[in-house]
Amino acid sequence: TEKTQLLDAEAIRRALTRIAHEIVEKNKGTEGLVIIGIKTRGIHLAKRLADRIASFEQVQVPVGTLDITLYRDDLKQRGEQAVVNGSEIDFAITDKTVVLVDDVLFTGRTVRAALDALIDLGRPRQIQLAVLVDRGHRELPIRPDYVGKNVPTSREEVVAVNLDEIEQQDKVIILEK
Ligand code: 3GP
Ligand code: 5GP
Ligand code: MG
Repeated sequence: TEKTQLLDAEAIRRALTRIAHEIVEKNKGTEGLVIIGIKTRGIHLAKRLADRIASFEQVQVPVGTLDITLYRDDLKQRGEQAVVNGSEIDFAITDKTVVLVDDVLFTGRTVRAALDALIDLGRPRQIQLAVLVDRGHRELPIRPDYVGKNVPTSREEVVAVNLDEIEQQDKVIILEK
């Protein structure tokens, strides 16, 4: 298995700083803004974005989490159904601008399930999507508003996202067959 590094710690830091600024710029501030991270790594990225926004806007944007898994979610034969296993969103999302955050965007099925869950919770004014890596291969009409890096991949490749909070190191590598 060959490994190619896509992003090092510096590149991840810069991408997240850029995205944090883009979020504030696009939304003309932080009024009504909330950030929701999708399961493990999206949650850590969501917190980092909120921390950055706090550092340059002096506003603590609420952060919530969604846990979504795929049925039969072995990595080779990916499950068709993305289901919501739980959420920790202890604020109202009605009339808010929700920024959903995930580490990797692939088929879009996870995001679709997240949209379903959010719309069940209330009626956001708008939902936007931020991802660290867009690896293509969408199976649904879903596109990100904020992207760390676009990475053309084959279906067989796997993008490994390592984060300080979990792996004690920030890096994104592509595992090739
Ligand atoms: P995450 O929860 O931090 O997003 O799906 C379990 C973990 O495996 C996920 O971590 C995800 O990032 C990682 N992963 C790596 N490659 C794949 C893949 O091709 N499909 C899925 N579903 N997860 C993958
Ligand atoms: P989806 O196919 O629904 O867009 O992605 C499913 C979930 O698995 C998402 O949480 C996404 O972050 C993750 N995922 C899909 N492909 C990869 C990948 O190649 N690498 C990593 N790290 N996560 C992936
Ligand atoms: Mg993920």
